[in-house]
Amino acid sequence: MLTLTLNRPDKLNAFNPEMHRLLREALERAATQPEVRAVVLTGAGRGFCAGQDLSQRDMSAGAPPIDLSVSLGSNYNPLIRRMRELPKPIVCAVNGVAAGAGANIALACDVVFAARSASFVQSFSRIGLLPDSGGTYFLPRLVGTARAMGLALFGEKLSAEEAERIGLIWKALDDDQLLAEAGAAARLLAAGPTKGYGLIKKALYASAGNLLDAQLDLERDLQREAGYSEDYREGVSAFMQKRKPAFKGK
Ligand code: LHQ
Repeated sequence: MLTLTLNRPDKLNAFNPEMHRLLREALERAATQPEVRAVVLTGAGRGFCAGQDLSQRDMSAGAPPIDLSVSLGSNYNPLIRRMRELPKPIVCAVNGVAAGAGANIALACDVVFAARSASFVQSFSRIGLLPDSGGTYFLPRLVGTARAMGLALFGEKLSAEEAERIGLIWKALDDDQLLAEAGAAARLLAAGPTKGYGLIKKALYASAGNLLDAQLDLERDLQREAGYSEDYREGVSAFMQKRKPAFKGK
């Protein structure tokens, strides 16, 4: 299991190009190293991530306009795609406020735990932007268009408990339990049938864009792959022998 900690605590872990580079490289390592079978993403200090570092832009009257698509195209979009396509589970431990792209990077993780004191803010509308980093994709799919629209337009803080109640995240936890419980969940996943988990991600994330017919076909194809795995053989043998399976992630 690999723990990745966003680490610019004096800026609530807001993203600059360096942090993008480090996170991208770490996720690349997670993808290629077979011994990494689950990832935990969390933040240092009192915040999880405040999105883009706003102090790095020159907004003075005479400054030239900024093409924001450059940063999305070269940093945020590849990051979200990398996370979703990683064939291993990513557990998010949201330790504090998650705002702007920071909120949507949390939602791009596969399982989201949050400390009760944490919050989620689609802060984009407060600065004249729309949710990015997958926000306009994740939000309506997770909580429906009415709630997605309210969150995006009003940009208000949503508590971790409310986020759990409306289905935005998996679980809100007591602050002092967050890292222990999210870590235990990630360790459990890291000892599981990694190949099968990767296929679960593929199927569930494809589902939003598929009609039933296409999804049934996809399940058939992915289940063929799962059935060829060593872990399937081990899972069935262990069940029949009434013992705990020893999955290898293959
Ligand atoms: C910050 C930030 C920050 C710098 C707090 N930057 N310093 C990407 C690129 C391309 C296109 C556009 O989109 C994007 C994606 C985006 O993410 S756009 C959205 C960017 N993020 C935001 O708009 C969030 C801005 N931050 C806030 O609304 C608040 O700070 C939150 C709600 C996160 C936390 O509020 P508080 O708990 O009240 O903390 P605070 O506001 O006092 O912030 C603490 C410090 O962190 C403060 O610095 P200071 O020196 O006064 O202690 C802030 O200036 C700094 N900070 N966010 N994004």
